[in-house]
Amino acid sequence: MRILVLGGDGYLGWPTALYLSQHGNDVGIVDNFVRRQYDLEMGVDSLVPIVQAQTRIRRWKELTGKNIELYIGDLTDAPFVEQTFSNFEPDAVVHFGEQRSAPYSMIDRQHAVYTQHNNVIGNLNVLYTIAEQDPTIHLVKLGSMGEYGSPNIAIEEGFIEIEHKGRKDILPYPKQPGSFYHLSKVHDSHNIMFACKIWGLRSTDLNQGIVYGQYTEETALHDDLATRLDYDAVFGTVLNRFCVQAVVGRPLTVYGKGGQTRGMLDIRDTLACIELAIMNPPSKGEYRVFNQFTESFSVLDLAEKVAAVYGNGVEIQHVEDPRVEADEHFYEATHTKLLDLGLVPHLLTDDSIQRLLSLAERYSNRVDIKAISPTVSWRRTSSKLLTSNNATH
Ligand code: NAD
Ligand code: USQ
Repeated sequence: MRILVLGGDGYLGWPTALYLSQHGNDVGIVDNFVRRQYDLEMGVDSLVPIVQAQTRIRRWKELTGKNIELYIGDLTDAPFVEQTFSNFEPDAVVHFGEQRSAPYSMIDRQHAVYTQHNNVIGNLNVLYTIAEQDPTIHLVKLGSMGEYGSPNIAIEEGFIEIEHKGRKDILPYPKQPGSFYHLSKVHDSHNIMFACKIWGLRSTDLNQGIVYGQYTEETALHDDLATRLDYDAVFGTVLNRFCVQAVVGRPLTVYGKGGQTRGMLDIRDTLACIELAIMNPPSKGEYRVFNQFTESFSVLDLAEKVAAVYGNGVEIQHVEDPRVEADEHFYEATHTKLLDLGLVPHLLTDDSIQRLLSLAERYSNRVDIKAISPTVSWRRTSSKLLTSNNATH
């Protein structure tokens, strides 16, 4: 198949592009490299060094003989999106190309506006382009488990049957997202569902949990193929952060009581889930939702696991929660649709934690301790950044 990976230079987009290329597809990637620019803005960097996209692609071709086409541009630029799609003529589009950090979206008004503009407008341009050029293109869109929030009832896969005043209907599951970033994903979901209804598009909305790990079979072939790993308080996600914190001898930063429970998955399962969604497309006009995670853990569970595997007297510190969120809550979320399609998960084991710890040890000299403590507060409308607060957007 011809598959276009939007955001193909990012943490997940790059390894997905390699995986799909390795599995016999013709792959193109689209990116405006804004993720690399956020690093410059925040004064942080990936734990693992990453080379430029062109070098990555050249190295992949040298090692495998497979070509990946690169389209450099911004998804909020409609003519660029139209030209890219008409040039590449995809059968499927995997859309990772958004601003994905909740704390980044909560820095101040400017970052909230940027996040929602970038994500919602980019996605709308993709929907219009598909509708106008070829409505049979399957849009596989990365959403988030955080779209649902943490309700006091079980979370279903996208839809719930409700009985109200003697009548029944199957309706979109209520959304209670916890950041302006997560809200952008909810807006995207609504726009996609509507586009499927009015134009007969077909789309899979993947409500993905928090991804951990950095190792995939393809990225491990050469250091130039490595994907990024973030540990800073704005872009680093919880388990990746805890492993880096343990290695550099810092206490593990559990926000509040640590009872925040989240769906999680190994980065290798992201790739497998994307492939399963592509190989089993929805029908014309169908909007479907898969909850893409394999296990759930509380933040405190994760800290305890990392402390147990690393040993060396790792301390767990309950720091004041910079977010407005429940730090203890009920959590039960259905996630059967990808398993039904054949997903065989890589579950979180001591070995997978050890692999992350070893990676952190290899690059421990690149860790900037100042980047670890949270700086963005949900309660303030303007947060003091680590560096001078001269956002570029
Ligand atoms: P990332 O920031 O590493 O990658 C996103 C890529 O998209 C970057 O390379 C960035 O430059 C590009 N991009 C952003 N806006 C763009 C635009 N307007 N035009 C062109 N390119 C643009 O993020 P990631 O961790 O790889 O996440 C990818 C997707 O998966 C995101 O949509 C995210 O919301 C979702 N997701 C990620 C996780 C996770 O744990 N990392 C979990 C659930 C869902
Ligand atoms: N947390 C800590 N300590 C830390 C970092 C985080 O206790 O040092 C807590 C947070 O308060 C939160 C939980 O861990 O309750 C998860 O935070 P996170 O930063 O690991 O993940 P999150 O902000 O939810 O965002 C990440 C990705 C995002 C994706 C989302 C999936 O950055 O792109 O959409 O995971 S989900 O969580 O299912 O919404």
